[in-house]
Amino acid sequence: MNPTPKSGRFITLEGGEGAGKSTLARGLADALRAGGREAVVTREPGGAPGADAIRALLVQGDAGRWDAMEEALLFAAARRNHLTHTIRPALARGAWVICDRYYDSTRAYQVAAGGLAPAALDTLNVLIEAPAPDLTFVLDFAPDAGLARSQGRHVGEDRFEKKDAAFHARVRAEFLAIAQREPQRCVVIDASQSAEQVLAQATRAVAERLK
Ligand code: Z5A
Repeated sequence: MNPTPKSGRFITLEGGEGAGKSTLARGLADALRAGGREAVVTREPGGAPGADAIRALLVQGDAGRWDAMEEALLFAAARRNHLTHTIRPALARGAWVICDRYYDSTRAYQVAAGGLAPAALDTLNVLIEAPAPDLTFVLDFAPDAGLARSQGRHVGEDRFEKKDAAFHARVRAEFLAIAQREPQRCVVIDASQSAEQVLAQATRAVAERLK
């Protein structure tokens, strides 16, 4: 994967729905700002005007609206737009970017759970020149507990929530497998802890791994 072209740092947050990614993103950004850093919090799909328009196509409607390849192509188009308009400019000016979901989500949802060939995602990542994150937090949490936490928070944006339990179990297993394959990049956090404990663990890892 391409190294991150930047002077800032690129941190991604991954995990199932309701695992606490947005909560951790806000907490990490506050901690970085308190230390005098510029922190940019963003998310996928979305994070730039074109990507936000694509987000609506992906998270709304019937679960079977798109197959895994169609989804991967839409996520890749949104990701390229997000990289061009938000992530790369922020990294280039030295900001620390905290991104709620990135290409590991495509690996978990479209490849592992959706059946897309791994090589198809590898090719898309090369085509869009997706930089590797400097650090990725995998928030591990039981899917049913995550769904309960986020209940009612995604009115009209519940397309992935409609997938069955086996799908969400495959997603969880793949996030853990990614972390096992890439221990130098990934840190797994038990997301059943309190939000304060999750933030403390993440803040320690940032201090230890990203100077
Ligand atoms: N998707 C994909 O398939 N392929 C891709 O490449 C990408 C995405 C990029 C987008 O959903 C969907 O797109 C996603 C995968 C797919 N679908 N699913 N499932 P999204 O990112 O917009 O939604 P989400 O990930 O499901 O976000 P979420 O529900 O907002 O979850 P979260 O950000 O991880 O959780 P949160 O908002 O921080 O917390 C949820 C609630 O729990 C909230 O009330 C918090 O106050 C509370 N909370 C948070 N942490 C804690 C702790 N530690 N204890 C107790 N309560 C907590």
